[in-house]
Amino acid sequence: STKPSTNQSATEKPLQPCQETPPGLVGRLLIEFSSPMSMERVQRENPDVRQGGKYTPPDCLPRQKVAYGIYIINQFGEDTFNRAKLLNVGFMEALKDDEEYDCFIFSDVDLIPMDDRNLYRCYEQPRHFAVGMDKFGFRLPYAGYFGGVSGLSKSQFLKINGFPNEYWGWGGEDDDIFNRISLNGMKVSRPDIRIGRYRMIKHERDKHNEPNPQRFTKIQNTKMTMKRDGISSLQYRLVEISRQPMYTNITVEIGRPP
Ligand code: BGN
Repeated sequence: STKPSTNQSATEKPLQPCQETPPGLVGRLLIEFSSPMSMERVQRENPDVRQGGKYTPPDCLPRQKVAYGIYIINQFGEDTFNRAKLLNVGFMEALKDDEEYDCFIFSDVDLIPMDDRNLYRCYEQPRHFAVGMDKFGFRLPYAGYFGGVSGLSKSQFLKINGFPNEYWGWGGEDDDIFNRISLNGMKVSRPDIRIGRYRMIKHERDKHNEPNPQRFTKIQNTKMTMKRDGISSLQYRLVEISRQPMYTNITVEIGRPP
């Protein structure tokens, strides 16, 4: 966009940068799925959120421009699921929406953070947010785990050529991303295990997302494949973009395994 990056008008006094830690955090949140949460209630309780789930603090100048909007990337059709390619699409489409975004948080749709001190911003190193998930007993399943929720600045993301497009079905794509980060001289940063806690919304086993038998060999070859397979080679066809009050829903055709 061509809009200036400030949210002040000429008559107002200049805004101060926002505090490093936002005021009003409460810490541990009670997350349970016993009663349904309606979208109307989410809207009512977040009156400052604008169309597409966009938000800018009213009284300070944000230090970062996290894709301050929420994008849900929905794979069209019934072919094999491809998580990492959908995340690449999210990066591209968010940037088309606002070229000033400089930080991207990539989240599975079924993960709910349980502590608001787990700040969704970007860090000196690529960030892994989902360190303690209920299904893993709130522990990191292994040292190189990078699944669930992660966050990279625009430059960190471009340095690793984005995420792999060639992992069809379940597993390995997050390990490939971890390899990309290490192979490019970066380290993963994480919140304290007491803070990076998540509950997964219970759901049936997904169809069209069988474990990918190629994942074991593919993660051995990241060094070779990352140069050609990534944001540089991403191809897809937009099917629909639908703006909702709290998010933008993007349906996309991403092809099928060769
Ligand atoms: C790992 C998967 C990850 C998955 C975690 C947690 C692979 C690659 C071959 C070892 N990796 O084993 O993708 O996020 O489990 O479930 O399967």
